[in-house]
Amino acid sequence: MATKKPVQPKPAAPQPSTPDDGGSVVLERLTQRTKPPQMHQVLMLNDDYTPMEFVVVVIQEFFSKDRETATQIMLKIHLDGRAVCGIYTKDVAATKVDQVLEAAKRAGHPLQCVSEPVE
Ligand code: TYC
Repeated sequence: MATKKPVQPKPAAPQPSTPDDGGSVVLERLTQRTKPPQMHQVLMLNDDYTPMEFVVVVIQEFFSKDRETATQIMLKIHLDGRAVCGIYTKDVAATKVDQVLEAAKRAGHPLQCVSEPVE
C-alpha cells in the first residue's frame, strides 16, 4: 500500500544580499488576511398591545438611541411592521434580543425582537 508523504511547508527562500545593505532587514507589509465579522441586524416587530412609550424606552436603553431617534424607530415599526434598531456582531446582537425579550416579559408585554445576518 502506498503511503502519502506529509506535505511540508516550503522553507522561506534565502534573501539576496547586496554589498551595500549593511545587514539591515526590510519588513514587508503583510496583506490583511482576516475578514471582518458577519454583522447581524436586530429588528423589533410590531404588535397591537405593547405601549408605544415602552418601546421608545427599550430602544433608548438597549440600542443607545436618543429619545427622538427612538421615537422615529418605534413609529417605523408601528407603521411598517418592523424596523432595524441596530447592527452588531452576532453575539452582541443575540444579547440585545435577549435583553429586549427579558424586559418585555418582565413588563408583561408581547413585544418581539429578532436578529438576522446583514447581506
Ligand atoms: N403597535 C403598538 C401600539 O399601537 C406600538 C408598538 C410599536 C408595538 C412598536 C410594538 O415594536 C413595537 N400600541
